Formats: sequence, structure tokens, C-alpha cells
Amino acid sequence: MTDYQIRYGAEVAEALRAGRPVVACESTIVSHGLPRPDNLRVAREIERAVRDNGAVPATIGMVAGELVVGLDDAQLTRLASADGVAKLSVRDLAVAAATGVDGATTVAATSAVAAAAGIRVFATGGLGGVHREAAQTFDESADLTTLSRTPIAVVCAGVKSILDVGATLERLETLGVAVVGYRSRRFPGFFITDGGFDLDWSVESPEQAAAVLAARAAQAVQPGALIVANPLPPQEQLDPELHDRTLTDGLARLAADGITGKAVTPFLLAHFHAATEGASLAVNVRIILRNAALAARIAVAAATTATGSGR
Ligand code: PSU
Ligand code: MN
Repeated sequence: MTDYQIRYGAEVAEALRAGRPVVACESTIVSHGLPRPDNLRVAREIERAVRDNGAVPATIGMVAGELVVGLDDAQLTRLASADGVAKLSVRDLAVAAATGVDGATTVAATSAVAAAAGIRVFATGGLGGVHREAAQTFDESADLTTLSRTPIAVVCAGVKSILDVGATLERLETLGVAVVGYRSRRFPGFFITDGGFDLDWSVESPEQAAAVLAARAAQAVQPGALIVANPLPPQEQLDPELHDRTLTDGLARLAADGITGKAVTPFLLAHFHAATEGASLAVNVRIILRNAALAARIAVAAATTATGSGR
């Protein structure tokens, strides 16, 4: 039935051949990170934001065992609506293909597949990271180790405070993953503008982010990703007091319900959406659309740079 090769959407294949800007988009936020039915609408809006800023969107996911770069609308609808869509990290990709399932790709899997496809920029919401009980549970997202060996720019709004933010930044340092703020030297906390930690570096424009990618490629020394942390403007963040209350409550429920492993992140995301009665959803959508727009502008700048240098 299949040779297990990556399948490309027609528009994405053409754009990659021509060296036009392409932005990878993640499907786990659609299948597991956002509530239905808003998730499908948001998935389409993400693609629209990429297009409006001059790049071609390539949403990545698995449909009946086929790994697709550039899902079409029917495939996107299926991953947003079907029951039992698997959450796929890198290690799951081959098993899921061989068993023919539907799956959504995490930041780790989306980055790895996008880089293999020759895509240099990826837009998402928040990264996975070090969980709060990691010293006991060893629960650290494979996003971190994957980003240490995957050459791609990931535009995100930092990590949610459901994680241990400080430990996540320490691990990113250890793993050799570059982190720059977008017009900020503070690491964002997803729903909240300031996650509580300083960054060593910032970039001031999409062109400067693209210059980092060009330098990285020319030096050919650092194997890993560039994280571009794009904070929400303070007036658009979730009310910090509501945020803290919801977090405390969510962590208590997690413990009470005995939720562990890969179910932790989706559980806490669903808790936020329910407990804030839509306030966190509106903020979440705003974050993703801003990241998609910035990623597209970086991809455009990177394509221009690459053309200019004759590569
Ligand atoms: N953080 C968010 N929203 C998300 C995720 C993380 O704010 O949707 C998803 C991403 O797909 C990320 C994954 O790669 O959760 C991390 O899951 P885990 O902690 O099980 O590695
Ligand atoms: Mn985990």
C-alpha cells in the first residue's frame, strides 16, 4: 500500500522546489492542544496568517499511516475531528506509519520532519519542556533533545508555566539550543508576557533572525535549533491573577487524578481552556497567529538571504 515515504502537499512540494518560503505548522496543537470545534477554525487561521505574510504553510501530520507535509483541508479536518488521533513524538513516527494510524505531530516530531523536508522555519504555540516533578518522574519533553539536533527556527511563545520554566531553560542551554527573544530579553510564559527569566539574546527583526540562520548554516558548527521566543504584548496577556489561580488548581487536579506521562500536557491545556471559560483560548489563538505571522516573515527573509548568497 505504501512505501512509507513522506508525502508532500502539491503547493508545498512546488514551493520547496522553487526555494520559496515555507513555514511548518504543528498538528498536536490542533488535535490535542485546542478544544473542538475551535481547533479546526484556528488551524485554518494559522495557515491564513502564514499566507498573509508571504509564505506557504506546511501543516505536518499523519493520516492513515502516511506522513504528510502540507495537509490538505480534508486531512486537516480529519485530524481536528476524528477520535483517537495519536500524539506522535519522533520515536512514534515509524511505528504509527507501519500500523496505519492517524496521528498529530508534536513540536519534536514536526521539527524533525520539517527539517528532513528542507523547511527552515516552524511556527507553534508553546514548547514542551521539563515537567515540575521531573526530578522524580524524569518527565522531560522529547522536544528538548530533538531540538538539540534539528536545524530549524522555531517561533513560539516560550513554555507554559505548567512546566518548570527555569529548568527548561537550563536544559536548553545544556543541550546547545539557541534561544533568542523577539524584541525582548525576557523569556515569555506563553499566556503571560513574562515567564520570569532573562535571556542573553534578542533579535529585533525577521531579517536579524534570518541572519542567525544564515550564520548557523555557514559556520556548520551548531547542530541544533534556534528558538525565537515571541512574547505577547502585556495588554494582550491572560490576566496574571486568573492565570496563577488556574495553574494551582490544574496542578492539584493532575495529582488527584493520577495523570502522568504524555497525557499531562493535554490534560493541563484542557483544564486551562475550561477553567478560564474561553479567556485562555482567545489568548492562545492570538499567540499562535502572531507566531505564524512572524515565522512567515522570517521564512521570507531567509529565502531572500539564501537567494542573495547564491545558495
Ligand atoms: N505546550 C503547549 N501546547 C501544546 C503542547 C505543548 O503550550 O499543544 C504540545 C506540543 O505538541 C508539544 C507537546 O510538543 O505538547 C509536548 O508534549 P510532552 O510534554 O508530552 O512532550
Ligand atoms: Mn512527557
